[in-house]
Amino acid sequence: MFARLLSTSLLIFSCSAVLATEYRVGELQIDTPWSRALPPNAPAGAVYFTVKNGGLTADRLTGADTPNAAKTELHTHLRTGEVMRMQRIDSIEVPAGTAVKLAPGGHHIMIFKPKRPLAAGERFPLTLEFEKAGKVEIEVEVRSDAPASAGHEHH
Ligand SMILES: [Cu+2]
Repeated sequence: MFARLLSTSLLIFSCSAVLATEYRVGELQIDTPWSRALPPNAPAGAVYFTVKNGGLTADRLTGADTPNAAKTELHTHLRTGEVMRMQRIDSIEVPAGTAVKLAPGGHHIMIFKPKRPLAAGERFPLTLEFEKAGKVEIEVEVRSDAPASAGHEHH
């Protein structure tokens, strides 16, 4: 009896966890949007997620917007000699049949002057705009650590 109750509750938990972190627009799927928790006076933060293109044509992320920031930009990291620095980019390519990871040390969405502190456990909406698939609103979870499924980009 106990074992049966336990397995039922585990099943319910895992289903809701998946539903809460996946978003679809057209042929695109956006997984596990998150932002790293920062001190209350931090001037900027970054948003990460994985976007999978299950379609047959390439798409690209062309912009993002959130009511929780004064300004939002698409960024990547570039290595110049031994120095890694961030640079603004106009778009992020999502080729057909691939998954593109926005992650620390790589592509990310920069949010400037967060209106509410990026405290662990907070959530805020973010609208993504894709060239072909159009707009989709996702919810970003503020976390002190990267989610297990997000991994890390190599520098
Ligand atoms: Cu940046």
